[in-house]
Formats: sequence, C-alpha cells, structure tokens
Amino acid sequence: MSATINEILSQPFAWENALEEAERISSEVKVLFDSNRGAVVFVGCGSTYYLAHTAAALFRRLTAYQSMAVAGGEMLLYQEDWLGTPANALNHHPLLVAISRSGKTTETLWAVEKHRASGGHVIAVTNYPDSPLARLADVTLVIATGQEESVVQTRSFTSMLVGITAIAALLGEHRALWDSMRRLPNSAARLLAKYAGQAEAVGSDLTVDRFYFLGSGIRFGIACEASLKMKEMSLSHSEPYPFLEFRHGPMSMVQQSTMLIGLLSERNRAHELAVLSEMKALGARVLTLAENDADIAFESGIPEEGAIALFLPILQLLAAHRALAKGLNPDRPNNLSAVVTLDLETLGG
Ligand code: F1P
Repeated sequence: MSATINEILSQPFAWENALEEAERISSEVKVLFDSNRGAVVFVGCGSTYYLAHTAAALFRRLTAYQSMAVAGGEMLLYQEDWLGTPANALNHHPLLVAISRSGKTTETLWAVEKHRASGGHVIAVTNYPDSPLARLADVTLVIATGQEESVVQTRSFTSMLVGITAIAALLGEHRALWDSMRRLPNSAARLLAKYAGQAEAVGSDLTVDRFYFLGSGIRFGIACEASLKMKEMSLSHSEPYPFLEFRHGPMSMVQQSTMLIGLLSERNRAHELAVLSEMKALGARVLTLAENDADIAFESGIPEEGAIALFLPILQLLAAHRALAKGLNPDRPNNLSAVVTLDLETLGG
C-alpha cells in the first residue's frame, strides 16, 4: 500500500497527539495572546496557507481576536496590501502564527524573521521540533506524529488543524467544545473504517473528469485543501468555491462528467443543498459530507467547529485512489517536492 494511504489511515493516532500537545502548551500560548494588543496573522504556504485560512476563520468564530490569513509569499512581497500600513489595526504589532509542516519553507521563515526583527512575537505550528521555524518561535505547537514520508500533506495537515482548533477552543474558553474534541480520534477511525470503500469506489470512477469542492465560512479553507489534494495527487481539474459563489459563473463548467463535493454546514444546509440540487439537474454528480444526513456522515456528536478536520480523511483517500486508478503514484506527485526553498539573495528578497 502507498505511504500516502498509510499516512491517511493513521491520522487518528496523530490527532490524539495533537490534542495532548495543544493542552500542554495552552497556558504558554495564553500568555502571548493576553499580552498581544494587535490582530492575529496566520501565515503558511500551499496546504498550510489553506490551514491558515481555516485557522483564522475558527479564531474569528471562537475567540475575541481579529484574525487574518496571509500566504507566506504575499507577506514577503505585499505585506501592506494584505494588512495595511503599520498604523492600520491589522498591521499594528500583530501576533504571527506561522504554520509549516517542515518548518523550512523559505517564505514562511522570511516572514517570521522579519516579524521578529520588528519586535513581534511568533507562535509556530509544525510537525518537526528541530526545524528552523521551531527555533525562531516564542512558543511552538509541535505534533511530531504528524510527520510523513509523502510529499502531499495529509496526516500532517489534519494533525496541525486539530491542534490549532483545540487552542482556539481553549483560548475562547469553550470548555464543552474542548471536552467534545477528545472524541475526534475515535470519530476519525470510525469514519475511515466505514467509508474507505466508498472513497475507493468514487476515486476509481474515471468517468468523472473534473471536481468542484464547495465549502463556506469556516469550511472554505478545507474545500481549498481538499481541492489541492485532488490536483496534487491525481492531476485532475479541481477547484474550490464558497457554495453560493458557484452559481456566479463556475457552474458554466458543469456537465455529466462533473462531480460536486459539498462540505455541508448545520445551519445553512438548505441554501447549500439548493446549489447542489440545481447542479445535479444540470447533470453533475454530487457527494455530500456533513455531521449527519449526508453521503459521508461523521456522526461524531462534536460541534462543527471542533469536527472540521473530519471532512478531510475521506477526501484525501478519494484523491489517492483516483491517482492509483490513473496509474499515478500519490507518493511521488508530479513536479512537487516536500519543501519549497528559495534563494532570496539572488531574488533580491
Ligand atoms: C508548504 C508546501 C506544501 C505543499 C508541498 C510543498 O510546506 O507548499 O503545502 O503541499 O508539500 O510545500 P510546509 O511549509 O507546510 O512545510
């Protein structure tokens, strides 16, 4: 079996570690947040940029902190376009949360070094404790069991997501949410056991030639990550959209060979299902994921903020099986390396 599929199936163990580590460092993190008067800026690249998006949305919902996500490369080249001038609320002594599986990505490290040089504080989230990023941060959330062989992020991504979600629940003093998250690892194991076969069947159906992942609010960053997995592993046309956005142009692409994958919410399900049924009427195939009443039902009993990582394991498996069905190796994605490093000197960075 491929390393990627093994890592996808072993996620529940890494999530256990993520919850333990988040609880262990939560008081150190709270000290930094309490002393911070600015916004919270989450920084990452590729998958970890989409994790930053999700983290910022969760922090906006669960804590009192003004939160924003910016890609590492954009912090490098266009920080003021994203955060405004230093006088602007977002850019006035923000707290940086740098997210990086490897802890080595050049743009992310550069953003951290620049922020520290200006006297700013940094929290790092990574899977590698002895990484350059971990060494630069004031406080580091390390989930070592999220480390993986495969280039494409799977177990690493969700382990860092679970850790960050737990930190948001603890900082926001959502005690019941934090307690319910302890059920996450078992929920993920049950989900993988129940739906792995369906993920293989759908992933192996090569009559589908394009995918649209629809997710709104806190789920949009997850839709982006799921779409990136489909691209990276199976070299398929794949795009993410907020649900209602899909009607404003992208639906022009719908045909019999199109699959829409809907990451359903609890409170706006009617609006979201309406989009999916309209696209089904145009010939699209539809797959839904949600806490309940869906093709892939989590049935975790965990509130949606705490259960958000549950959207990914089955979608990761689906992408990996599509790669295998196309004769590709998900462990060796086309053109990609596990870490992108740049020579900023020659680039005048
Ligand atoms: C960032 C990243 C990944 C991508 C690929 C190359 O790595 O862009 O998101 O999937 O593996 O590197 P990191 O900063 O999270 O280590």
